[in-house]
Amino acid sequence: MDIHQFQEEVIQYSKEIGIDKIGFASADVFGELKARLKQQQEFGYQSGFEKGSVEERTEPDRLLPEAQSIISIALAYPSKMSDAPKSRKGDRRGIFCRASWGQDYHTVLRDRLNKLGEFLQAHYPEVTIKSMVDTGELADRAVAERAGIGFSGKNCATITPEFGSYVYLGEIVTNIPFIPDEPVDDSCGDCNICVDACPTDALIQGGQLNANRCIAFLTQTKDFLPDEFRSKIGNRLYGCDTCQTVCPKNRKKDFHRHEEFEPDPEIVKPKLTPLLSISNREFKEKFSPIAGSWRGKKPIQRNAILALAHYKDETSIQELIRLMKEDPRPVIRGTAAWGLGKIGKPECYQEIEEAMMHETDENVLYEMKKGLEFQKI
Ligand code: B12
Repeated sequence: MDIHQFQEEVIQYSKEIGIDKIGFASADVFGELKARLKQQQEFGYQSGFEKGSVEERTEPDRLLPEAQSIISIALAYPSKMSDAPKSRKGDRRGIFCRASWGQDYHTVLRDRLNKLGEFLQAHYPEVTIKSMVDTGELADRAVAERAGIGFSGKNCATITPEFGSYVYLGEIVTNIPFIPDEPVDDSCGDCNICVDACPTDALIQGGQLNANRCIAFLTQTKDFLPDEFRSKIGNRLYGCDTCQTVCPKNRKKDFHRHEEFEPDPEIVKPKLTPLLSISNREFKEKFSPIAGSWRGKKPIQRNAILALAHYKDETSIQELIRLMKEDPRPVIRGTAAWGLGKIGKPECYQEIEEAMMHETDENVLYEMKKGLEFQKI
């Protein structure tokens, strides 16, 4: 088989099935990344969402012993929503990050990777493959950069010349010896806008993120949010786009190439107060198709409470009182108490004091005390 010609056929087929960019990389060890991952671990900068050991994440032949090359794919997603409803006083809304707009990208990219895998199988009978998107061991960005999909930005993102950083990434490790592409020759240069704009200083320096300070990570945690970050998350319900929206390379990048990624504004920019009383069934029906629901209802509700507190939304006071007094989950009761204190109407403080008399959970009581302290400010 002529590998050059076959590679061209694969590229052609990828276009037919709606892959926006494809690149080929060697399956060599990711040596630089290995050192970087070890350093990130030592500093405690990892999120805990990464899969596998450092070796599995950087040595493709541990995942497929006969690995010869890696096919990297990118699908562009929109950065702008048409007819986005406004967040108005008395009718406040939260926001899901762009990577959670439309249908869960894992499903969409898996579909494209499966189709590509079937194509390889049909034309190269002795092929072996291992596909992954996001939840696999390999660092999708490192693969994409080696395969010439884009360069590594100071905001850590893989930035493509065509679509900016608004691309999802996935890959297929294979025993087919495809010819590697050249990496993209571009960089951030002197630009440091994303590092300066990060609301929580999570970007320690260009290309280095402390995931534990990154709002994208914090919105996905299930416990009480540390005080330091409570006012910083604003109305974000899931994820954060700040380091991407400020990026000059993303200017005017807004691609609507896939029906699947078109957001339903009522889902990705939902009203906050109704989220506080949403049933498990309703939550599942409404939010399970999007990527941002993978951690379940609790973090979204906790973030909705913080968003209402951020807006000092008085119309939500009754709902917050109900949660503080009746919700079985301590994180929700405590966050509601803190939020009421932040909203700061006299009735809020009365209600907190009353609830304190019946509350037995230490952590919730602590939040209630913090809520009452807003009176002194
Ligand atoms: C864990 C994880 C997170 C964590 C930690 C993120 C992080 N930066 O490490 C949290 C929850 C915070 C997160 C947030 C987001 N994530 Co995320 N995440 C992942 C995951 C599962 C692993 C990432 C990982 O291994 N991190 C460890 C670090 C070291 O690796 P890395 O950032 O991938 O590595 C690159 C840079 O660090 C840089 N680098 C390494 N060494 C050096 C040295 C120097 C000097 C320099 C300059 C750079 C540099 O190059 C590396 C690649 O070669 C990947 C999927 C996957 N399996 O790879 C998705 C992934 C990285 N996430 C993705 C997305 C979309 C996001 C968000 C934009 C979502 C959002 N809007 O909220 C944010 C962006 C935050 C940010 N600025 O990075 C996409 C990125 C697509 C792209 N175009 O880059 C991925 C690839 C998922 C996917 N398949 O599409 N994520």
